[in-house]
Amino acid sequence: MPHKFIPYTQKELTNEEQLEKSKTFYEQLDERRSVREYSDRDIDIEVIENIIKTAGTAPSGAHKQPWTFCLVSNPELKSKIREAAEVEEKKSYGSRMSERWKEDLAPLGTTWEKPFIEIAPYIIVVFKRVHETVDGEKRNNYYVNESIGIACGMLISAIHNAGLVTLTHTPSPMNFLGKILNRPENERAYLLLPVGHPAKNAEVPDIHRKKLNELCVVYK
Ligand code: IYR
Repeated sequence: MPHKFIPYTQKELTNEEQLEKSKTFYEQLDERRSVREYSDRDIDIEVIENIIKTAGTAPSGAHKQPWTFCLVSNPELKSKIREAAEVEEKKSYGSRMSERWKEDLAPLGTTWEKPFIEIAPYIIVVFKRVHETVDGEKRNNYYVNESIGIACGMLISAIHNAGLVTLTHTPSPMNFLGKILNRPENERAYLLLPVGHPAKNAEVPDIHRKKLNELCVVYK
């Protein structure tokens, strides 16, 4: 059955408004940094809910919305997750990651220790839904990695927009997250993001982003 189609309009902007808004938005997102040191200051749950609703506006393959965002503030669960993440990370930093990989990470100061999982008031664990069950039948979702990657980008932007910080933490392998959070078999852990305020003395590495001419090729 085709969907009913409805008219779509957006508020039309003048050229000046477009220029101003696109510049302001870029400058705002350019202030985002991945932060590894968190304060335990609480956040209004409604703010977090708005952030997750924003991620849920992402486009997805055949509009299947193949995502579940698990919002964890329970201290016991956060401790369990930290403990299990550190077990994997200790193995990764100890032997699983190549020497070159560790060399590439060294300037960023990452280690197997993940205190932010317990300290940040919330962690969001994003799960991708590889299939759904419809009338008892398994139906695969489409472009799941692309869809969920886009949703996570929007999530990260929404966190920054709300004056909060996050970090894309990728413990590997991540299957412990599905076990601890008791997720169904159609879901696979994709990303873990602490959400909070930066610690008072938080620092970030002095790194710079590619300039436009380094990241964009123009074909006229
Ligand atoms: N998954 C590890 C290691 C790590 C890997 C990359 I590539 C990074 O940019 C940062 C960390 C971790 O989350 O620490």
